[in-house]
Amino acid sequence: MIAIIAIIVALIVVGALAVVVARRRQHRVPPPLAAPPMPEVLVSEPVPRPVLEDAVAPSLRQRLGSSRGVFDRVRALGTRGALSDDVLDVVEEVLLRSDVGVTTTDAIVAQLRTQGAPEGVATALRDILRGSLDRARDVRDQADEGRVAVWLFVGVNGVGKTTTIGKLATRLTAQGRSVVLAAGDTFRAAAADQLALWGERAGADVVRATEGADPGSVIHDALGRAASRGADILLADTAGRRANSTNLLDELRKVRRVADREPGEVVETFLVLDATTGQNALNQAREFLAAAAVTGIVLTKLDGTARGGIVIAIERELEIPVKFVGVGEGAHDLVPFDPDGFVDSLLEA
Ligand SMILES: Nc1nc2c(ncn2[C@@H]2O[C@H](COP(=O)(O)OP(=O)(O)OP(=O)(O)O)[C@@H](O)[C@H]2O)c(=O)[nH]1
Ligand SMILES: [Mg+2]
Repeated sequence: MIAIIAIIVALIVVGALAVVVARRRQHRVPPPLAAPPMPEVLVSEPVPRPVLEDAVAPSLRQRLGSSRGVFDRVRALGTRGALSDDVLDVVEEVLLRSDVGVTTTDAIVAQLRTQGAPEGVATALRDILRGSLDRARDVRDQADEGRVAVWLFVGVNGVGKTTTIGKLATRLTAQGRSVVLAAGDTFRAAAADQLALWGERAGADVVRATEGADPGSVIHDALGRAASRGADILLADTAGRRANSTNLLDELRKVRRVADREPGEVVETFLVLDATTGQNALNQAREFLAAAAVTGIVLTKLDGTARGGIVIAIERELEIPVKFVGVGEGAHDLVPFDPDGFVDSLLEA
């Protein structure tokens, strides 16, 4: 009897176990599915944004601090009168370090050797440098009656064309001028976005087209807009791909023709150069000068370089005036080039 009960109990236990196992199987959590592939994230090219706040504006001398530092050794020279070879060697080294360039440095050192330094080396050098920066640098901003004045900006990529246009638009609208910006850099959409940000900030109208559109037609449309609104100046951005690409230079010639056709009149063509590239900027400039009738240089990023002497080389070797200099990324960090202030920043005690 006991055996029969034991068998029945065992059967019940085995049956219960079988049911539990079966249930577990049914409820087994299915293995996790492989995660679906994430959609590709499209990160658009970052757009350099206008710097909105200018803190207390540093002086030009502070902005040119790195370039001034190179001239420390000249300012420290106590010699007066006739100059020894050792002293002239120091001057030569300093000028070369500040990227004045070999040709111009040789000419300056020869002049110093001949005339000496009755009031000290720094003063003599200051006078020579100041004397070499004697070009007319007035900026034309009026067109003939019934035409829209156009400023065209050319230069390789990254030199600061768009930022310069934004800064100048800020300056012009603050003077009460009505300004239209043409996003003639249709090479990448981000370029027009960047210009649009500046336009919004400056209170200037921006005419843009889709990426890849014909830059000439953007300029043409912008001229139409400027004329119909009675705007008095159009600032035209252009693409800055490789300077040695004939396509780019051809494109610039075409853009210029369109910009100069009625109702437009190109009154300034600014070649924008990046001071941090030193002597390379000169080589770039020569290629552009051959293609575009450049009327002035905008030299950017003077705040971030010890190569401030490039200003002297540009004016002497290219024979084109530097009309504006960029001394920071903010809206007000572009100033008309002032030779006295510049030379004093480097050499005044
Ligand atoms: N420190 C300093 N930075 C500057 C100055 N001017 C321009 N930049 C910076 O240089 C970078 C390039 O400026 P952009 O205006 O985009 O140059 P771009 O010539 O339009 O370049 P592309 O559109 O690529 O042809 C940005 O980060 C600017 O903020 C300047 O005077 N000082
Ligand atoms: Mg640009």
